[in-house]
Amino acid sequence: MKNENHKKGNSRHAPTQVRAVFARGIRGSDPILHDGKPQVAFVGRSNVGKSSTINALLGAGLARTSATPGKTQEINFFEVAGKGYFVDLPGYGYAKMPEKEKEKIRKHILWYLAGGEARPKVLVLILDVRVGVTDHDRDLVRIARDEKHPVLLLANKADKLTKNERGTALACIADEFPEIECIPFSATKKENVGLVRSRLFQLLGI
Ligand SMILES: Nc1nc2c(ncn2[C@@H]2O[C@H](COP(=O)(O)OP(=O)(O)OP(=O)(O)O)[C@@H](O)[C@H]2O)c(=O)[nH]1
Ligand SMILES: [Mg+2]
Repeated sequence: MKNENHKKGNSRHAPTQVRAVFARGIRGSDPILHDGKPQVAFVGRSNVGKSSTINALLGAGLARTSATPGKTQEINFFEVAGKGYFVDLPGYGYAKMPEKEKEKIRKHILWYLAGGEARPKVLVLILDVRVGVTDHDRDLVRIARDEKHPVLLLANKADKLTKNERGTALACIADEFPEIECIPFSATKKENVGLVRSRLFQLLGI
């Protein structure tokens, strides 16, 4: 997902109101992975705003969000317009989580991304724009490349930075991953929500 100028806004009109329902939380192999419907997966460090992003895009309080990191432990499937799924993966890298729990989550994410059962149309890697790219994110991009999953970066919590700070932060991310498109985003202030929704809905055939 590269070379599309997000500053120009939406090139097509995705519906803003679609029916979205929680389908299932899975911890391993499940028929939902093989039902033929496309998936868009959301990954990122714990607390970066994966669930908030899904809620902003689907316009409903579907995904559980929390001020306490590590809340999303299962792989949660949300069915969108009956056409495909938004997949909320557990957050990684929460420092205070016990080692055993961290390892479990790491394996769980790896299973989804590299286990050969799921083929997401795109992996939406969410960063906290104030923190930038971490080693966990680098690992994830490496896995995505190996598995040939397309990646889209969302620099979330952009509302927390001034224009100057934001420019610097986005330049750092672009330096690190020049081949991956990065969109500044705010789940809470709804910045670029319409643009991202339109892009992702298109991938689900909506
Ligand atoms: N200022 C600001 N806060 C945000 C934004 N997105 C999420 N948050 C806040 O960040 C916290 C974590 O959000 P979640 O959506 O639960 O994060 P998550 O990545 O799903 O977390 P885990 O499931 O624990 O991995 C909550 O307090 C949100 O309100 C944003 O765009 N701007
Ligand atoms: Mg979550």
